[in-house]
Amino acid sequence: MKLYFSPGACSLASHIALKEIGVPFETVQVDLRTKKTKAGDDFTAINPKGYVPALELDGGDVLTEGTAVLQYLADLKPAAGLAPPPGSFERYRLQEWLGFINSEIHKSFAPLFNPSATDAAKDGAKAVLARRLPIVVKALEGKDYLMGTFSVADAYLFTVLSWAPKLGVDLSAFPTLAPYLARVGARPAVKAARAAEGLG
Ligand SMILES: N[C@@H](CCC(=O)N[C@@H](CS)C(=O)NCC(=O)O)C(=O)O
Repeated sequence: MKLYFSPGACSLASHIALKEIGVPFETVQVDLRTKKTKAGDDFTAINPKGYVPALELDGGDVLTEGTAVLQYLADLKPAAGLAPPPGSFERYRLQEWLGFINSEIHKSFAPLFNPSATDAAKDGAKAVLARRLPIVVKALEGKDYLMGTFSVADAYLFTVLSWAPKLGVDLSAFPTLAPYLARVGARPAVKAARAAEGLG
């Protein structure tokens, strides 16, 4: 398997999941601006959508969309406990979290990454995040992880919340988040994925 990634991007969540399940894999770094891999190949020939993550399976199929990639990886090794069993109610709860993180948190950061976004657009993005984050905080009350035990939703939430400091999103109003991020960040698989991406 090959994970196409960019350091610290949302593909880090899939990288964490790969480390958690402990299967052999390769990584291919992508320049998201030029759409070239580090070796100079055209990434859009692998993923015409032009974004990471993309997971190339040994048979040649390419799976995209982080929420699908995360569940695929979790299901490769159910014993790792990264997702409840397919078809269970808890699996839909996980999908609920993945959808929320994807469309309500991850994508709310988009204007903050965009150098041509206006200050008003950036302030709007921060305001949306300030409305969404209390939902996560409430879910973490009395729990170490979103689903109780560590799941791919935590790998994803950790990844997107890690963007906050450098994008000027103040998380100090949500004191539950610092210990949560520290807890996730202390997992050996998370440390290994971050180190492999050259993150401090
Ligand atoms: N819908 C995709 C979006 C992935 C995405 O936003 N990837 C970003 C990095 S976090 C990217 O590669 N952006 C470059 C681009 O869109 O050209 C998913 O959920 O996996």
